[in-house]
Amino acid sequence: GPLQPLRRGAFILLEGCDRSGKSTQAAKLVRQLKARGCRVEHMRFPDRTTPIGKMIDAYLKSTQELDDHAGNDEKIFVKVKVPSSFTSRFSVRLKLVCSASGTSIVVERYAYSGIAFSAAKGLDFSWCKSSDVGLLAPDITLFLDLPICEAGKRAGFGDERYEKEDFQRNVRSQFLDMKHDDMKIIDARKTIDEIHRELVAIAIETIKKCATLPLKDLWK
Ligand code: NYM
Repeated sequence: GPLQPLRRGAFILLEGCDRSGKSTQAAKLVRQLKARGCRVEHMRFPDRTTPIGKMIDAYLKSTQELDDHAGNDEKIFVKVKVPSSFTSRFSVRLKLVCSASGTSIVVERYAYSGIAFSAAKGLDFSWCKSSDVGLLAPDITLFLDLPICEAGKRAGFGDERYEKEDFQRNVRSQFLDMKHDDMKIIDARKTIDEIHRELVAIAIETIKKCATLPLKDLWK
């Protein structure tokens, strides 16, 4: 018979402002996809368990205003922007390309977060975007959209740097400026289970649809 084309897994990305429910949904989605027999792995950026991730974690947890010296750290962080982009450049592509087995990945945050948060700080949007041109493109981006006033009421909001309502509003509008055909806006005001069912349906459809499609690069 004819040769079967190799099947690849899907790159499913969850994006959103802080406290929009990404981690809850990613964990449930991975569990459900596994239960349905899909090979799937969970990744996140930043990954706070890596050495660089630990530095980012400390940076995010320190909400104190920056003195001159910390200003340098800030610049370094901003310059590297997504210190984890080293990881995303290689590990995201590796996971998909080197698993002929067709492992899918559910990823929390990616280039869009790096750009949205950096641009919200006032950095030039095109400059923020430039370092991520050519990264592996997600097959689908699910933007969990929660009104910022709702996010502000959720437990823990304000614990970390950037968790201020005005800043988050800016981040949200940066995200929405990057809306494109492969980005779906999900109403994150719904219940955990309603959102979960929606995400499972989209994920399954995406996994089926892109199994034999070539991988794409971001903004190329
Ligand atoms: N963040 C995340 C950035 O500022 N730049 C980035 O490139 C990425 C990936 O870090 N406030 C910000 C967004 C969040 C925080 O939070 C990570 P969490 O809860 O670990 O996703």
